[in-house]
Amino acid sequence: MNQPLDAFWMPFTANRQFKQAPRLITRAQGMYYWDDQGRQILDGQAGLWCVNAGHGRPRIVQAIRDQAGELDFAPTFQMGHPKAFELAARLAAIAPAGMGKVFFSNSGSEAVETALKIALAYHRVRGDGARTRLIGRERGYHGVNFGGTSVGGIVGNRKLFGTLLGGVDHLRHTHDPARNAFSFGMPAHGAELADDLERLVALHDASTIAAVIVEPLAGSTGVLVPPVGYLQRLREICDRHGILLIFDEVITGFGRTGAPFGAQTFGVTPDLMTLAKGITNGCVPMGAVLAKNAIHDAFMQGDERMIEFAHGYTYSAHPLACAAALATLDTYAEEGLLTRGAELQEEFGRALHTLRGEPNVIDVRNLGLVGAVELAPVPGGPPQRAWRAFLDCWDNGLLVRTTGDIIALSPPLIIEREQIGFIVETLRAAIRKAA
Ligand code: PXG
Ligand code: PLP
Repeated sequence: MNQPLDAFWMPFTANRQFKQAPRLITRAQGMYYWDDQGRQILDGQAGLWCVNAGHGRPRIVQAIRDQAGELDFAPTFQMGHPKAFELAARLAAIAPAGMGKVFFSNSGSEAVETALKIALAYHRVRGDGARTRLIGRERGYHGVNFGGTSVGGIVGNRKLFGTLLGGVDHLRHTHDPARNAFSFGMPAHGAELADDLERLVALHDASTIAAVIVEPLAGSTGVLVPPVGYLQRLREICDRHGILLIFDEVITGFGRTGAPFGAQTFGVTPDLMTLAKGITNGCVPMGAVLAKNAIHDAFMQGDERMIEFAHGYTYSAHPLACAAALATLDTYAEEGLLTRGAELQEEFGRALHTLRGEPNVIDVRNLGLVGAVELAPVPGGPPQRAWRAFLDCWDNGLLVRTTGDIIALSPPLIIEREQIGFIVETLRAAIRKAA
């Protein structure tokens, strides 16, 4: 290492440990990274669940280059540039029917803040302003800003930050290994966990609740696939009580579960949907909220000279991000990537499930092109087994993601059969060594 590493305070990283033995990525193409030693590493996590079409896609690279030369920046407050409108229309075209309005941000975290604010303001502009409570779910991840941290349910991400937003409550999570361990695809048991929302309605009264936000499939906490019928039940309860349903599709969006969005895979349409990551194939930061037309339309009242929704980011619909996103959608469409996860689910899932029976493997979960292997923790200490497996995989040319003792997999959607085999066998060897 030539340059000193101390100045960069790294996000979600054990900084001291990392800096003693850095892992530096210097190049990427297709399914692979290369490190500063020139070693090739298969990217088993699509960057950070975002590079869905694989790395270095020529069409996207060219679009970003061209855009930087043509129009580097344009405000979207009280003016616009053509690609912003084009992209919004293209997103609406692949979204569930009726979700035709798009608000842009620069990350998933900002998309979440935006969605929560739309939900609060929507009730207020309709004269139902007592609906101020926000409901998240245990083990949920909704980014790291204050609203998202508040509705989020990962303890380690919350405990340092005081009382966060008031008026927030949480549903129970859906993880139930006693009944559902080693389920292939959606687990059979747990639809009734959605009734937990009725408990919160009984406690707070529906008239005080603005919205429920959940990941249709929880990613960051270690891949929790929704039980059959769970999301339908949540939708019904929200409808019964006039509560908005927000799907945080930052990970599940753009083909990860086998359809463009999780809403389509699971057959449940939310009122608002947050997107990021795969929207630009991870190449330029961007996030978005998709809203049902009726939600947007509720704001379009009063004096037309007035701003209807006082919210936005300097870089909302940044030209580089719009250009990257349009080229990304073209790439997804040309190669059928938004449904490739459905085609590969069987093969990817079967391969992963062969890890059942390996030392300490207590669960394997899968859906589309997302999967997880959960290892039994070493009693008493911090999670070690998955971390040891991660390091072994890295040494052997495979990048996977760990959270606690869960190893998560979300390869680029361009993955080929042999690469599925490489992932599973490299992981198998690592799990045996981590025992
Ligand atoms: N919502 C969901 C469901 C997410 O998964 C965010 C919001 C926040 O997006 P930004 O762009 O602000 O990071 C996310 C992000 C991991 C991991 O390893 C997951 C995320 C980010 C970083 C790491 O599980 N998810
Ligand atoms: N802080 C200050 C002082 C600002 O002027 C602005 C934007 O103008 C922001 C924060 C918000 O920045 P952004 O719009 O990039 O989120």
